[in-house]
Amino acid sequence: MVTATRTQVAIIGGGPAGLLLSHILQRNGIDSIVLERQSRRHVLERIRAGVLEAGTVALLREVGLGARMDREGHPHDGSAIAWEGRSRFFIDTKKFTGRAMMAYGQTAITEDLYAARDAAGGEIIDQAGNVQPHELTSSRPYVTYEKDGSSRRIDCDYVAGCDGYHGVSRSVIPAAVLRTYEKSYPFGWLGIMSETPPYKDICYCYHSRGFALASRRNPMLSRYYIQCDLDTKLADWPDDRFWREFKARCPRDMADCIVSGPSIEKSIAPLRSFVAEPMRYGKLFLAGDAAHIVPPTGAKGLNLAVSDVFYLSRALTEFYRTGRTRYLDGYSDTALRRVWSAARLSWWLTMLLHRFPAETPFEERMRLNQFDYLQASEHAQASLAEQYAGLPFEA
Ligand code: RFL
Ligand code: PHB
Repeated sequence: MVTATRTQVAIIGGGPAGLLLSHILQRNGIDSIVLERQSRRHVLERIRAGVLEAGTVALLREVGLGARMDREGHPHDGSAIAWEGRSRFFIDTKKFTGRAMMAYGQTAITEDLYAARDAAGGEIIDQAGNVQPHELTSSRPYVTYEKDGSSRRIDCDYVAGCDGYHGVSRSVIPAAVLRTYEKSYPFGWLGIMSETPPYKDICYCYHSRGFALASRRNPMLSRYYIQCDLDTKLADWPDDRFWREFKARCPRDMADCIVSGPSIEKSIAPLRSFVAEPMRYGKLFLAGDAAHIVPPTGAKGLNLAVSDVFYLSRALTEFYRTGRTRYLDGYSDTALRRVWSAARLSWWLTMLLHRFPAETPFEERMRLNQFDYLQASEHAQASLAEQYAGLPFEA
């Protein structure tokens, strides 16, 4: 016996992309149901992004999600790059683009989204097992899943695949249709969270020992990362070893200002670039990490999920209001233009700021020269600042 319900848009994945889409659709009078594989607690405990582009901040405010962000987030005018043996350099997004950025954790955004969905009576089904979209090229698509031992079905007009890189949505697009582009990097990031006052800027450090990054969540919560080998084990990195290594990779004056303390979270993430094209297959639309992954060096992943959701919610809203499919038809191309720009910036910053195994002296000099050029040229700085602050959404 299969229990069936109906909605306009079935959303697979209750991460930031899926929740934000469902939130905006409801504001525009469109019904959706979110299916999430994990428990809500699990989703809320994941620690990930921290840097929001000006466009992301503006959109969150516009859809009524700005109050806590504006109270607790940390607006800033860009981030710093520190370079072993060179003076520090600031990516001044305020000066070159007039746009500020915001440090506000993905965990907090996800909490805000769950609170907003709950307040509006939004339906989010967590611990949904074996989620499968069906009949995506027909006029009657549907999604099946299992919950509490029973099989269920949601009939819908459209399916939004917001289920991240390991989700099911992308995998149902036939191989003859889907093109994928991928690059794996030979290292990962070992990250810790500590209840200590953060360093004054978000600061990316290049060092011959490897990359390091100082970031923040709030005035008493800091986030730090160091580049690590792919076979690194957390057990080999007690806090004191992490702090020693982190400080060894930043300039002396910066190291002296880092307030260390016990970590409250520690994790390792491999770095990867991945783009899937197209982002639409029949009635299925992919958004966020389900369609693309960028290495975190440019702080773009969550921001791209938000811009995808902006384009997709606009397309669905126009369809339900007017019956026109212009934006739905253009969704994949429009979203992908922004995705490729962010993919290129994230790749470029990753190549610039990390130490690669078996690098030749020539490659090292190229990197150094790239940095010197950046530091000396206002044009180069303006270009980096424009991309780091985030390109505007297309009209
Ligand atoms: P998510 O967050 O992965 O959510 C997908 C959700 O789908 C669920 N799911 C399923 N549900 C039902 N059925 C299935 N078969 C399912 N399979 C999966 C999952 O449980 C999950 O809840 O994707 P979404 O929503 O597209 O959001 C993307 C962002 O999470 C991601 O891009 C960012 O976290 C990337 N990122 C950063 N982005 C930024 O913009 N700025 C940053 O500063 C930044 N820092 C980072 C980052 C990612 C990092 N890691 C861990 C890779 C720093 C790190 C270390
Ligand atoms: C973070 O705060 O987690 C963070 C900041 C900047 C990045 C990536 C992650 O580029």
